[in-house]
Amino acid sequence: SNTLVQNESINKTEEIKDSILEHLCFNLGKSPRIATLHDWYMATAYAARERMMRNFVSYTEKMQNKTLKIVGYLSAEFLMGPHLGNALINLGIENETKKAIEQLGINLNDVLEQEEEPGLGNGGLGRLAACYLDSLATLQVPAVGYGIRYEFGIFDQYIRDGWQVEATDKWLRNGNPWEIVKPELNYTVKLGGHTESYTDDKGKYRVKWIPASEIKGIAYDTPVPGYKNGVTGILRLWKSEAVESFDFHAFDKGDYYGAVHEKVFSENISKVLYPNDVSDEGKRLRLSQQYFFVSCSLQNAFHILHLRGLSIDEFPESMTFQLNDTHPSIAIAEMMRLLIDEHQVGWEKAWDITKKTFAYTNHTLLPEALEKWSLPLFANVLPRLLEIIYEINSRFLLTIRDKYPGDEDRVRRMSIIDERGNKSVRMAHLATIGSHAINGVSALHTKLLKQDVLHDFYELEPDIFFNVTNGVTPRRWIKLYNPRLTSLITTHIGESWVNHLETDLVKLEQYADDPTFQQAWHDVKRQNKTDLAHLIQAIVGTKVNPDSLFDIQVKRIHEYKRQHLNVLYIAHLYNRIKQKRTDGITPRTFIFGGKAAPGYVMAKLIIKLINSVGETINNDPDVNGLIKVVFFPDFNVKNGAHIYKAADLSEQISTAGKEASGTGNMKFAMNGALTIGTFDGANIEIMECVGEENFFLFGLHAAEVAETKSNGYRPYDIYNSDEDLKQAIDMIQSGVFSHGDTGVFQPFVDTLLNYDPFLVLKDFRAYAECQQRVSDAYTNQKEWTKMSILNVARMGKFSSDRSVKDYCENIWKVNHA
Ligand code: 26Y
Repeated sequence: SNTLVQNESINKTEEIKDSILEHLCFNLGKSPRIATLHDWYMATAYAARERMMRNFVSYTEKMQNKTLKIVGYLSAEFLMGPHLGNALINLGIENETKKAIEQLGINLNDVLEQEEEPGLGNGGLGRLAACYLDSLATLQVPAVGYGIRYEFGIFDQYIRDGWQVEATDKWLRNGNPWEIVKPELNYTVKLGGHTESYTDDKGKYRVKWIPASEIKGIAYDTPVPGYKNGVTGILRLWKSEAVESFDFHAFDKGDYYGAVHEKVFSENISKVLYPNDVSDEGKRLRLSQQYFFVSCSLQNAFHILHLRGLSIDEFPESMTFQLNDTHPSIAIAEMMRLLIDEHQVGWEKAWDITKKTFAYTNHTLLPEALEKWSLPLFANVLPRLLEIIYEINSRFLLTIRDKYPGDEDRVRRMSIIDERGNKSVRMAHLATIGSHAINGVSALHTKLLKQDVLHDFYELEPDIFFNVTNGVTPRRWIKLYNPRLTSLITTHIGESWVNHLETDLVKLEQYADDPTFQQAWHDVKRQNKTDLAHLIQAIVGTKVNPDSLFDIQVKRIHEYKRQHLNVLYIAHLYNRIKQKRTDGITPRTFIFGGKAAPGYVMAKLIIKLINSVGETINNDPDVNGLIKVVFFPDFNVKNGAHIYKAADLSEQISTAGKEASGTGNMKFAMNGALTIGTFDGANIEIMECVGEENFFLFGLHAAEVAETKSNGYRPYDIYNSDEDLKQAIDMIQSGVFSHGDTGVFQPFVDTLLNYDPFLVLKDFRAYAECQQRVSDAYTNQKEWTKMSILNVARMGKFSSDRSVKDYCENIWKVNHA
């Protein structure tokens, strides 16, 4: 049977080779002799896509089965990462494709390198949506990911003179072989204008929305392969275009530009992803984007309902929608509008259907991140939806007044409309009121949601609150991106762990003390570090030592994530080196990566600081290579492939209570990094799983953070009472890292000394002590390796398969494989 398997593989290789050559000819119009590497990438991508399309069609067919509930995952962001490598893994044809490509005289890695990733997301929330699509397809849950086909995704980051510089992400420049445009699948979306009431022929009061403009949304489908199961799910993204009705009036008058203006305006809607991931500026275009994709998706849902031959009443059994944060929460009002205005359903019944259909995931507790829209703006862009929101609100507040008579303060707190100052629409309240389930993304986050941000709502309906701890897909984050570790694990425990992480990875525990296994484990990490060292040399030009401890912090740059706590510790180490107090310093390479929102001045200054500290330290002969500091530019999914697997230490050092979950923490730990982390988000659950003795915990708890602040926090006192901290800050201020310039980092120092909103100074001492424990632990490589093995073995819970099963069982009530 072994030869049979071999023959089958040889046949498959031949088949794939033929298929690549066919696509090279028929789709790209090239002969092998003149084909560029990019042509080979395209041909290979088409060959892989071809192998998904039959499943894709049968899956779409299956969706017509009326008894299967479809999950609609509504998200303004999907950070999918490169498709090709993942497709080969999930189709189970990576080895055959590698051989086929080699026989054509090309290297598969060079081909994979050609793919420009679709960066249609900012960070955690967008990447989570992508991991969930992988798990939904793997678990054979009928699902559609609905979002926006941004023409420009998250900007490309360059570093010039230490500062971040942004460039447009032209990801579609060379074509996108993964999407299938469905021009016939299009819907019209209204914007602006006003409403008029009228009486219909049955004498009923009705409202008509007379829009100022209309735009059309076109469906672009991307197949999402499940892991070796013959299933292909769908990512359906909407592109905005001008409606068919060319402006003949303007055209007749000879106003060519007037006629084209409509087209330009319409195409603007899906033009660019907003690069902020925390505070929202309340921009009109962003509200239009949200409404645009939500309206297209819901109209598509009604279309599917119709194709299935189901009635409106059966909607909640036929489809369920998950709101990925409040970004798509206008869906609650749009659903009501479609039911009432377009399908003539009465209010009560429409509300019942809506509540049963939607569930809402909250991803943040930061007040500045909770979406609010100014009332005048909302009225201007979505006049009919605002009327509906007012009606939802007034009915809701009646029930509150009924339940809590005389408690007008509660009414004000819970209202969808914030009446204070410049009045606004609170989208989290709309999402909560219109959903049958609300969830946080880690145990701590859910607890804090119930306690603080949504406390009143929790008191009202405690049973609709759930926790679903985030997870990440082991297909991409281990099997695809860490082939050495994958093969070591698979030789020892078989390959079932790839889609049964929760139950099977733990089998590794038995090898934790085995010296041969430990050596092999250590070698894998060492080789991954060598690869990253070469990449850093090539991209940044800094030479780093693979035998040093690789201490990595990659994530969006934000004050609450406290990259500057890490930097202060580095400055402190440098200070010790300058004073020749090098005892106990373990050789380390500090690696940072992450983008700052273009308008976030402090985050950009932190990037400059990291680069400045790096420049000084890396070039100081006194340091003699003991520590190095690297800023890896343009951190994204594609670069993540080389970074997570090379880490010894994962930095998860947010102010307790601020990071809802984190998912990078999971990617690191699954790939054998130990974590230095605060009591925050999913860190807590990771520590519970891997064991406190295999985790470096430090710092204030969430309750202590709140307490410290309410007691009148004075960072300046801490600065004055901690000599190491004072010296580190003074160094930055005095221009040691800026060629004597004392101005450039002044705003940074001022903020820390006078406000320090994220308690960097307060946690510094605990962090420095914890880092010393890390350094000491690293000197015992056998012990360290054992801890690393145990970390991986115990990370099974953090597979997105487990998260998606939680959603299926507790929230969506759908079956899964
Ligand atoms: C409103 C707009 C400016 C906006 C756009 C994107 C606001 C927020 C975001 C993105 C938020 C985000 O990525 N949140 C992260 O979600 C992850 C997945 O649940 C969490 O692990 C992480 O802690 C959280 O910060």
